[in-house]
Amino acid sequence: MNIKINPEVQEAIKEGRPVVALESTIISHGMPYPQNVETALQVEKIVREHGGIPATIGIIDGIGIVGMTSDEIEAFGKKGQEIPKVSRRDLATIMATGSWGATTVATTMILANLAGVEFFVTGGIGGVHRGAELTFDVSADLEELARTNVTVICAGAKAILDLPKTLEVLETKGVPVLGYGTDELPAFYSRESGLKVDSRVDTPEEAAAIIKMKRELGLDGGVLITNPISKEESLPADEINVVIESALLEMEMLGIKGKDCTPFLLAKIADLTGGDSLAANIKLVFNNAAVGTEIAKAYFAQ
Ligand code: PSU
Ligand code: MN
Repeated sequence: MNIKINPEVQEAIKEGRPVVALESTIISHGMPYPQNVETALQVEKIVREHGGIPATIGIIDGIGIVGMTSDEIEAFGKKGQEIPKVSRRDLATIMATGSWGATTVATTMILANLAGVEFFVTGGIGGVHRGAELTFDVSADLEELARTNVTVICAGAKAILDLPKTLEVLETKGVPVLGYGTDELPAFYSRESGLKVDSRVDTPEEAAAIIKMKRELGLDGGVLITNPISKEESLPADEINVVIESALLEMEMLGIKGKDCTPFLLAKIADLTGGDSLAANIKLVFNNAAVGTEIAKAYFAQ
């Protein structure tokens, strides 16, 4: 197989220790350089501080790398959007042609699963885009969550998406959406969305027990754990929503479509908030790394 697993990660998987996958689209397309590299390296550090083994995933010269080196992370950050964003439909092409690729939530899950990594921490997942009733733009992340056995810890999905429709699709596809210490689906930059999650968990052990039960029942697919940004680091929902509306309007005016939507919106929102959204984004990924590693630890301790 076209996959290279870092020896430390390989060893940890074999011994049933908590390996935590991390994605590379958030590095190359989700944040500007050098904050993207600093964040990616800091996230790896947080995973380690909590007793986990980080495995940042991406594609280099057609090889799926599970557990990048810091030099590789630096290269993904520096090259940024030069590296194609790779979702499920792109994966075979990118690998067959020997290209580099930044893995989204969907393809990070695929490569993690092939390597035997069961937990994955990120910022936010893709979902049903606003206006999807006309554009049909629904992230392949949702389909991947439906079929691939990896638990994803995130801060919900941001209001650039249609959150109620995203939850409906997750329900149809049988993906449990758990709120970590909350009854509400967090909306990324803010803690509240006004939408209920399927159930709430308050400890890593409660989350681990649900994941384990899903596996025992043979119910294929992911579990989505949504961990709200802390109060101090969150941005007021009404303020950020005004910014999001204006970014969406500009996107429409510029005719940006498909896979370019999410990176455009993230950069635009960071721009319009004078970097506040970027700061919040970085902090919430740190929180997710801590919580995700604790859940992975509880899972392997069962
Ligand atoms: N949401 C974020 N930050 C991100 C992404 C989503 O808050 O960086 C990235 C993830 O890699 C996700 C992808 O898998 O965007 C979704 O893109 P699309 O909607 O084109 O599937
Ligand atoms: Mn899309």
